[in-house]
Amino acid sequence: MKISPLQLARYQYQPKLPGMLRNGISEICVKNGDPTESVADQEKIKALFPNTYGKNEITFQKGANTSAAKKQVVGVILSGGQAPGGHNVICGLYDALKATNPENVLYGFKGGPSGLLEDSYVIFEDDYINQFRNTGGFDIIGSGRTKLETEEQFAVVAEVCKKHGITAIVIIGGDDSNTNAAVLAEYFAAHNTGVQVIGCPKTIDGDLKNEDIECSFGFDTATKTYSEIIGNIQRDANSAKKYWHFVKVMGRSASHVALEAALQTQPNICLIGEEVAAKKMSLAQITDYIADSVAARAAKGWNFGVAIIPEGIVEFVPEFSVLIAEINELLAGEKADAFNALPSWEDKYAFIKAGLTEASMAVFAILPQSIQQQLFLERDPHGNVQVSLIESEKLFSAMVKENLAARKAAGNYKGKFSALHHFLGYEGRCAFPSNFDADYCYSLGYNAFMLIQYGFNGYLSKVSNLSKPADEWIAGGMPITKMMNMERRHGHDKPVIRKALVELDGAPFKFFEANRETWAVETCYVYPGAIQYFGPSEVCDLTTRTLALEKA
Ligand code: FBP
Repeated sequence: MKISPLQLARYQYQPKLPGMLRNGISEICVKNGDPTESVADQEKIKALFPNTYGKNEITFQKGANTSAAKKQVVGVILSGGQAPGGHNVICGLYDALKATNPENVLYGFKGGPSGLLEDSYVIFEDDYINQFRNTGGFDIIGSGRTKLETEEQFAVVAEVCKKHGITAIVIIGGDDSNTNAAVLAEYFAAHNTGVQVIGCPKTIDGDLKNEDIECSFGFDTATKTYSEIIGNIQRDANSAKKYWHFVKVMGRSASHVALEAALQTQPNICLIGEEVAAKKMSLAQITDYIADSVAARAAKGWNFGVAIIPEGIVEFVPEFSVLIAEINELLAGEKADAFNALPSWEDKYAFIKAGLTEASMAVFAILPQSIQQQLFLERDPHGNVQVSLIESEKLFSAMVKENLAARKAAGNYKGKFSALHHFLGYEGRCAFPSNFDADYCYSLGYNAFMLIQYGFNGYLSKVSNLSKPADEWIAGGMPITKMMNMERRHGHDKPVIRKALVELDGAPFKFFEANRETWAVETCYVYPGAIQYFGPSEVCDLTTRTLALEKA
């Protein structure tokens, strides 16, 4: 296998641990913090997690290691979408496990949670794991989106653990996967299996965070990668001066990625889904907002610009959500067959018109035909519209084009509008982790093993104080139940980790809000350039603008 020079050089990089974990395994002890409560619905969560609720938060500190010297056999899975740094979580876990006792064993279950259910695994050895140090991707064992949530599945996992003598499972995943980690931990405790469960906070979307978890890993690298590309596009736009670029960026629901990219690059427009929902903005209002910027720049002779569109935007537009719900209803069950049997788009359009309410039809009617057809083509296994597949960057550019044509006809706009489209998502999920993510992930994994070694169950590996240099980071653990509340999911009340959306009164959004009017009209682009792995710390160890503003 040919290895790139960068990959070879990154093998040599030694990730930085929090100062308190740097003294060697024999010098790490536990400092107990306060007992915890869930963020809401305390009585209900307590009743559902009688064995794991209310435990103390803990931090590690320098002192004699007092953990039991039993041999540990640990299993690890990667769950959900790829995020840069996942390999380093496993490397940190492995290094701490082997440093504690060379006889300890680490199993990697393949393909995500299904690997645990199917007992498909590798046993990590130095030669294998060393090929993945400081690299992006999840290819070390693969990932998957199977959900571990039923008692039957838990019983299978318990059997697999028993078969291999596994004493702990580490689940590296997002809010759903860590919710399931908490439920599995409770199951193991209730059934006296003796198996512990530890979670690690992963997702490029940045929506697994709260007062304890400052950020999920992968957000830093993914947003730096997108910002580099957006910066390059801005420079091209400012050079050629003839295109408006509509750039959709990943983030299934929350707009953290879009906001961070905007803070790094200062584009003309960035939509924030949470703001659209709070202000109940309609598609027409959003379109007008973008068209205002296009027109104002055209008046200065600048027929170019850049607009960032978050992937999840349409779900935040109230009238669009209603339209989607009505379409799902319109095509429920066998009605979809009747619809699909109609011979032409005109017939289908008439069927749709007859089935939608007047308000939803008004929304549907203003959509470009390609988007109208997408709404009826792409269905998920439950028959619902797959909102994430809607090309919202094309939706808004088409609507802006029409809006500008109307302005032109009324004599209010004389510019030229030529749009190009981009979707930045998969490009950033497997990038070589930035130094921040390489350090953070390695620390999360190392710390996860310390939590196992000290016997904790149902805890999230927690590394905080992240806006400071790594030697000032604080390592410890927090009961996952602390992050939970009850939410309605698929018709049932369920205990879940609360998803963190962009806070409109938070410092990152406030900074953006205070500057965006200028950015919309002027050309204030910032070109962040590529992630730097070697060089001065102020270039290589930068955290995100989001984290810097939140912690300022
Ligand atoms: P996770 O929440 O599992 O980390 O995944 C997030 C994400 O990258 C979203 O940004 C994106 O919408 C989605 O995964 C894409 O999923 P898939 O990889 O299944 O296409």
